[in-house]
Amino acid sequence: MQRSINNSSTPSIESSRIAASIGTALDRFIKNNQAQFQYASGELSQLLRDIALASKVVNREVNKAGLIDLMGAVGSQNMAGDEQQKLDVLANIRFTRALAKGGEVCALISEESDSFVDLNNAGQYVIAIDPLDGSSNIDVNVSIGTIFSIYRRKSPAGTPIQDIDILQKGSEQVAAGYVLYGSSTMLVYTTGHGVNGFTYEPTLGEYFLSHPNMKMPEDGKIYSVNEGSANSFTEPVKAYVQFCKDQNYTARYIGSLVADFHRNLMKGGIYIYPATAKDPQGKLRLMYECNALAFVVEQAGGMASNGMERILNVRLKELHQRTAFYVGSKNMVEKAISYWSAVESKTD
Ligand code: FBP
Repeated sequence: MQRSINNSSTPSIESSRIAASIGTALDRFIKNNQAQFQYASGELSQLLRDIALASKVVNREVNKAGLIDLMGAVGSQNMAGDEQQKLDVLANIRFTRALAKGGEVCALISEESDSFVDLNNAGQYVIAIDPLDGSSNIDVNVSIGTIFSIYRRKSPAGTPIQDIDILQKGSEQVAAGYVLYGSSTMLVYTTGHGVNGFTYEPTLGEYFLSHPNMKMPEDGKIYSVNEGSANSFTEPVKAYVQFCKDQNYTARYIGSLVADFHRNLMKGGIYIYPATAKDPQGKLRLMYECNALAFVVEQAGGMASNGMERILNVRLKELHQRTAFYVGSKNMVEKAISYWSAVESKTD
């Protein structure tokens, strides 16, 4: 029962205009919604808090990166051959440390680590994370993000980590989300019961519910694809991009997956990173980039595919597996992938 804090003499505390309500804090929201969750014993709640805490530290460092020599590359490459930026490495350390200390995560898969990191604890969860997405935009002060996928381990807690714990399909995620370090910093996540967005209030050091129950428009007029690679697009992709132009859709491509995804989630739209001559399997990583956003987009009423198959059904064979990625408004993704089935039917 909602406790009323009114009495006849004072204006309604809840609705007082003198002290505008700042909304529901993330901690409170997690607590209030914990019962929704199948394994509601507080571990996932603590894990979400650990992610929120690490993101606040990373946010602080991203905001002052230019002042504390955090711009530029560290001079090493990750196993995907990407030049590691200082902030990539820093964010990876911050999230790994927070999750190790939290004790809820037994194994961590990261874009910045060749193999999974065994955190040697009795944690029930496995996390896959892109600590800093949009690395090419770090030095130019364009929005970047963090992406995370959470799975329940399958082998008994406290026993050695096995492939069955690590190589899980996206449809087995128990929670997923992202942090957007943009004009404001937001944490958006799902535990399979809808999608909620929280905005960071830096003077209070806390996230507050700002976008409850986010829904993606079924249709949109924005398409996001790097047309710089258009010469090596396959026919179905070229045909869909031409369709978008014929419809006078607006082209928007920030080059940070989280930022492009978030805009389209809010306004309706489609983001495509297809297989190209340069990246015949696609560029983006299934485990710590695409599965998380596919879970979020489906929970918000959108769709995610690799052109042939629902992303969440794609079987994972290795940690840094790449995939083509079509994600966004349901009707737009359906239209985009219809060009694939047209090609297929011609070849049958
Ligand atoms: P990382 O920065 O984490 O490697 O992510 C990949 C990414 O930067 C996405 O954020 C972005 O959408 C895409 O690659 C941009 O790729 P490209 O420059 O080839 O269009």
